[in-house]
Amino acid sequence: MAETKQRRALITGISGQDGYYLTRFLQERNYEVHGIVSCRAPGIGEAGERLYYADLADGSNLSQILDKSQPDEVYNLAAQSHVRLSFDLPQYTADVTGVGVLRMLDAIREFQQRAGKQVRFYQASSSEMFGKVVETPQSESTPFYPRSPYACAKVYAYWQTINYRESYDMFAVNGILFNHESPRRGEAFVTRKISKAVARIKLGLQEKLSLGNINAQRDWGFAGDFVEAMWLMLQQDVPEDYVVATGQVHSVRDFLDATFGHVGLDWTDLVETDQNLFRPAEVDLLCGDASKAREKLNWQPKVSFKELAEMMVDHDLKLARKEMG
Ligand code: F7E
Repeated sequence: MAETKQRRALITGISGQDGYYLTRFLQERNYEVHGIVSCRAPGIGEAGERLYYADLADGSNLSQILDKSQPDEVYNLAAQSHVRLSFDLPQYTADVTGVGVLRMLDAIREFQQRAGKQVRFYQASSSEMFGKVVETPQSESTPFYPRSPYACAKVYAYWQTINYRESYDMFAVNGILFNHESPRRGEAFVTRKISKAVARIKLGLQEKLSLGNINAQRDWGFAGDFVEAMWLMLQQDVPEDYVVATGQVHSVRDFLDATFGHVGLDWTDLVETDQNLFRPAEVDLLCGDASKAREKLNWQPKVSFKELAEMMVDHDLKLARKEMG
């Protein structure tokens, strides 16, 4: 029997939330995982993944990393991904989140010629591209209306991915992912900011929580479910773009109800509004239509909104107990 060669994946942004879940998902499928980190020492990571040091703001060593890792699949998860921060750092965000993708696409195009093999490329596109939505729910055919430097950069990267697919016959796809959270979510994003505060308030480590616009509505799913869709997109015969979402909409208020409710607290006197946390332009409501992913990829989310909220609070309660010593 012919031995099947172990497949290799290269993940940019491997130290982030999605990198964590994707690494473990691919390793369970016997992939050799390589990753790019921009602010940590290279070497061997926690899960045995091989780490290289690079930054999408500087493409000079991307070719070298492709030569060393010899990937069959590249997942581009790296970005300056904080929407509020992108208003303060618009040029940096455009460079990393937008032009950085072009740098990677071009390095892959050249690598394919050198190595004489095809690489499958996944671009982490975002529901933020729909911004001031022109229809609800949003699907692959909904026009974009970006509302932040971050979203504008993602739209640029989305079109470059399609441009490289069509110009150079590359297997390059966009996963248009709606918000996805987990206990690994960065603490500056609203869900994790809340789950952490709930745990610390419950244990008496913190008194209040400051938030911006709590009327914003999002389609929130579990990151662990969403990485499966990324992988499925690269296993198809034809490269296409897909929306990945739960189709369920909740407000920040609903997340406050679910998380504070989980520990038996009423949040109304514990949450205060801070005008500095509002954005110059807000995205009021996002709701994804993932019918295409459901039908063609046979993908569907497994974790509900309530389960997600409770999972995050339970994790943060453990961390808060450690903090107490
Ligand atoms: O905000 C409101 C805020 O920062 C959600 C990124 O992964 O998902 C994420 O972008 C909502 C917004 O995520 C606070 O105004 C209120 O309406 O958790 P967020 P995001 O902006 O939706 C998309 C799909 C991405 O691609 C992005 O990379 O919550 N909100 N008060 C707040 N948000 C934050 N961060 N902090 C607050 O205090």
